[in-house]
Amino acid sequence: MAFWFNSDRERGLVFAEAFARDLPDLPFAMDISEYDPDEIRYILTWTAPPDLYRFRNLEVVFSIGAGVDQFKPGTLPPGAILVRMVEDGIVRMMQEYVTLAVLALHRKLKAYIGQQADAAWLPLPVRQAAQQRIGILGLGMLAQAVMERLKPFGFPLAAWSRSERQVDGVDCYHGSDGLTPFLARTDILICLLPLTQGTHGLLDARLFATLPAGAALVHVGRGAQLDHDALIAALDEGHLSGAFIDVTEPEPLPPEHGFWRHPKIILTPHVASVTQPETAARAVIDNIKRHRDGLDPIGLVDRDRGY
Ligand code: OXD
Repeated sequence: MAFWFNSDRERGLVFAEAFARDLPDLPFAMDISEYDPDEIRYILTWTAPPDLYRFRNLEVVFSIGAGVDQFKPGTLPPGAILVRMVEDGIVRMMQEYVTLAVLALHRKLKAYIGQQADAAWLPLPVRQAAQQRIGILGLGMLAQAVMERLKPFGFPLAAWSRSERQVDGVDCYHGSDGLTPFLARTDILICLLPLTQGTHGLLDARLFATLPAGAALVHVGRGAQLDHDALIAALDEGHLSGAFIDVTEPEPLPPEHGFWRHPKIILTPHVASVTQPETAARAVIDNIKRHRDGLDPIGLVDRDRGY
């Protein structure tokens, strides 16, 4: 029985140390050629390696990231379960990034950066937090952690999810009927949804038109959820006031893409949240122990639903 770490060596060395300390009976493989494929029970990887089916005793595929949309249907052996990364480092970084983006949009940071370049000393009108309604698309663990961070600022918070959920201090909307009223009350929209057939292309012209005039977008879901032309049109028409974008399709964007130099867009290269090896190793080891004890791992993916 062995664990295959199929990712970068730098993080692998941190994992190897944690496994040797906390799970010494489980051989930790970084060079798979030294192992009989039948020995491999666990794999940690970003995508499914092309020859995954040769690991006939594979039990768990761990995604090294929070997302699992990169595992295309049919690429995982039917007997193996898929587990996404749920670890403190990812959560903390996502809380930081979304707080940064919300506050930057709330306090018009991009406009002031533009004014500074023009040596223009010009205070802009500012809404108070109680009038800035935040709405999060998604109500998973990351979205809930982000809302906890935003609560102390006093923004009215709402969230939308596919099925009904309740969270203290948050107005919860759900299902297709709940989407329009949720959008209509949202001044800063945060997309933290997983990529599925149902969320592909969701951030389109119709959705932007449903937001109130002057609304803004924070996009930390997946690139394929966003219609780039629709966003640029909504910003240029003045219906949307700004956007903070971390994920795009494709990544990286080509140098001539309109997002790079758009005066109302802040663009970052998919860095909102990155798996941290120390905390991730702890989470994977705990999950292996849970699996051995017959419990569901934290972050178990429903492969039919896709998240
Ligand atoms: C992830 C990501 O899925 O970086 O972890 O987007």
